[in-house]
Amino acid sequence: MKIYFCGSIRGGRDDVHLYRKIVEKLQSYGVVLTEHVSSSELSDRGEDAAALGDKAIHDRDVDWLRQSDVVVAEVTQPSLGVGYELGRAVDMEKKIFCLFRPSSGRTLSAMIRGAEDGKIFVVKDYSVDEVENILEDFFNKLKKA
Ligand code: 6IA
Repeated sequence: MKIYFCGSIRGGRDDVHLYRKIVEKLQSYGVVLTEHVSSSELSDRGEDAAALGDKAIHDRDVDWLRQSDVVVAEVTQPSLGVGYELGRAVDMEKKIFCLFRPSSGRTLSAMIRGAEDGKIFVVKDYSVDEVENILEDFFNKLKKA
């Protein structure tokens, strides 16, 4: 299974340790195409982008998105890139699982919360200590579907 993980980069790297934990768990279910999103060496300025260029990053990511079987996004830290990826993924009819932490004090964008259909686009409120169980539940159901 190919998994596309979305998490904030230039939107802010506050949750990078959590992204690491999610990616490690996801790797027990398949190949995570976007492992770099959880790299603590990648800052919110994305200065490495100078080497690759924004167009190359965009085109490679959209290509990976197309190849993916499932999209998992941590959406607590607002990120234009993550929102864009989710919009494209909806259009590609990908199975999407969004994770949001209400304990952040934030309110999730209506364009994400409101996209939930209970089947192909799922939004789950969770807390950090539940993350592994929540991913387990999601992938167990996915295997049965
Ligand atoms: O707007 P944001 O930067 O917060 O968008 C984050 C999302 O867009 C992530 O889910 C990534 O999949 C994608 N994305 C944004 N910037 C990059 C990026 N930057 N590399 C890969 N994916 C990105 C440059 C670093 C790279 C050269 C190592």
